Amino acid sequence: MVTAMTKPKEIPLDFSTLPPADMEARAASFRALMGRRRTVRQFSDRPVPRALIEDCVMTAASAPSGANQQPWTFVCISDPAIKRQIRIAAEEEERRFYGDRASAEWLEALAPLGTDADKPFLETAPWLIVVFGQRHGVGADGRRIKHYYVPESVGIATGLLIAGLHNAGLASLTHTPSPMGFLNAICSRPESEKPMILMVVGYPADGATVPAIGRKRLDEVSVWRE
Ligand code: IYR
Repeated sequence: MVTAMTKPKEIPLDFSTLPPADMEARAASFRALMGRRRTVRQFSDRPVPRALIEDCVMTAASAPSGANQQPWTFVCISDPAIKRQIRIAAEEEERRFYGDRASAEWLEALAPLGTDADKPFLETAPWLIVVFGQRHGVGADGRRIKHYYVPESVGIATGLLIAGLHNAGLASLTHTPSPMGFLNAICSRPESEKPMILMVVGYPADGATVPAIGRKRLDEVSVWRE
């Protein structure tokens, strides 16, 4: 049965209209800033203050989400013992992936990245952030609350996390050990939550290098109908 809804409470929008020249300058400088972001796989062990990570996580958690259910949990780990457990478990999965699970086509697609089953950065980097998607919520009475568009919502939040980390002057790696179910036990998260991304965060190692790969041009990524 459809019940009549009362109108939700509304508040004024906090929005500043900027002069067009400022808009152009901001768009260009943000593009330049984000254009310099690279996925990093060689990390320094230099510590990163927790306050920086907190701000970046709250930037991520400002993302739009299905029905504003904010279906994410960010598990932020600097404890060396937990990082070690994650490295051991991830490398075990990755050895199987590179050894026999991945198809020849997949390995060929990964070749330009130069990745392999060794993941020392999982211990070296000062922070790991495991992003869990809440497949469903749990009400006060223990009842399941359906969540909508969880992968999309978590993907958007992770994008903001990556942008926030880069903006703060930190390097990150979007890591997806596959399968990553082992993260539930290590992070003490319930089965209702699905680990979706493991972010490795810190400073690049001295002399870090990245693959010589590029990005598609505007005309390759967009279609315009004006
Ligand atoms: N999870 C593996 C393999 C891997 C897969 C993709 I798709 C990448 O873009 C990068 C790596 C690993 O982390 O090495």
